[in-house]
Amino acid sequence: MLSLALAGKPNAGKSTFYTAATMADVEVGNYPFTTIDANRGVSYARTECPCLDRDSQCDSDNCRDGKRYVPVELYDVAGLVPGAHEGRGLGNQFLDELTDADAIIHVVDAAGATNAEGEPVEIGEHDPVEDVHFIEEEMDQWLAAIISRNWESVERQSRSPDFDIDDALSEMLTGVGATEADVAAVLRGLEYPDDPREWDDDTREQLATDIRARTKPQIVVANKADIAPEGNIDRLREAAEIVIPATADGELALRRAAEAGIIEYDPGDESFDIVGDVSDQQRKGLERIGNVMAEYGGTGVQQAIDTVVYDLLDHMTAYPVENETRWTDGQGVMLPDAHLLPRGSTPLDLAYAVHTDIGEGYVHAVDARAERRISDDHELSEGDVVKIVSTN
Ligand SMILES: Nc1nc2c(ncn2[C@@H]2O[C@H](COP(=O)(O)OP(=O)(O)OP(=O)(O)O)[C@@H](O)[C@H]2O)c(=O)[nH]1
Ligand SMILES: [Mg+2]
Repeated sequence: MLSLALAGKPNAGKSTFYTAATMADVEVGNYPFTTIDANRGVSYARTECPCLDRDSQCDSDNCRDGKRYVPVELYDVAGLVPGAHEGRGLGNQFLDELTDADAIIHVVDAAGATNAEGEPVEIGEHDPVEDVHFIEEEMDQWLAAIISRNWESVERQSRSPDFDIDDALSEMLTGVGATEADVAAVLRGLEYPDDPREWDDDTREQLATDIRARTKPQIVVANKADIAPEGNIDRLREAAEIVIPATADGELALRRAAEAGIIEYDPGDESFDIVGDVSDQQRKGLERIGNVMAEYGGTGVQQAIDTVVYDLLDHMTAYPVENETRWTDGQGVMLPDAHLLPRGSTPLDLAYAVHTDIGEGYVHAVDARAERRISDDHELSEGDVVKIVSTN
């Protein structure tokens, strides 16, 4: 499963985002370091379900009127302050927790209602643009320190006659969440001496930065958009590549209201309808959220996850079935599963994603939309429904 980490300053709204996106119960508070141990849970990327192209809708619990929710892991870690790599705030603990994240959702307090340490200040008092790059910088320095710490060992290995610098670096960096392919790609773009004794700090830092940029891509969530002073969102948009304005506690309120039957709303919808009895106060609260949604096309929470999965990480959704005519599994359940795969994945990749045994026994695949066999190197597209024929 893809793993997305919520990172950012204390008090930016990470736990609120997490609670809304997973509907789990975690502590939220208007003070720094409310969260100490990471919370892990399941959230969902939203896409269009292939059942929209059929006469009947599918049976999956993860499909609502053709809105398909595909599971991803989300985790919420302790807040990070500048200097964390040197142990400030809760320090390194948090950085270690990011090791297995595929991407980072950086939650920024766009209202500027918290200072660099995450302590509450007047709205607009702190400039959120200052917060945009510090996570990357902390991660870079944390990684550079790990590389430096391990350098002696690389130098020692270099005395062996069959020493290979690329292999040694690959071994070290796969320990911090990079794959061999990541390391190889980064090394191709870097100029460096073959002898580890000739490396300087700058080269090691460059290696750290390049590895981090490749293995921990991030988006910025401009949270608290509901109270952000005018202009803050626009300036944040200029400061980072991907910026999603959001109101995490607005989303949380909507999900709770939907659960209570007061509104009709599915995560990622651009608006909601009030369908139950509400007090004047509730109505006003909902209207405020509705205004933010009208401005940004939703609360931003679902949009942030979808942007990470489908744009930043460039994944697509494929649906394995056993019956290519009815799009069902062996029990007759229509479109029971959805898998997120990197774009460019083939039927064989899907087979392995379903189960290693299915992958190992792979014989061929059938495109269930066309009811036609597809070649083994066929690149799957978003929404493909595929029957895999396997000896296992
Ligand atoms: N106005 C507004 N307040 C929000 C929003 N999201 C979160 N908050 C508030 O911001 C404060 C901090 O929220 P948390 O979710 O605990 O923040 P955190 O980033 O997890 O903080 P730490 O665990 O301390 O790192 C709480 O008072 C939330 O109610 C939002 O979208 N709008
Ligand atoms: Mg928290």
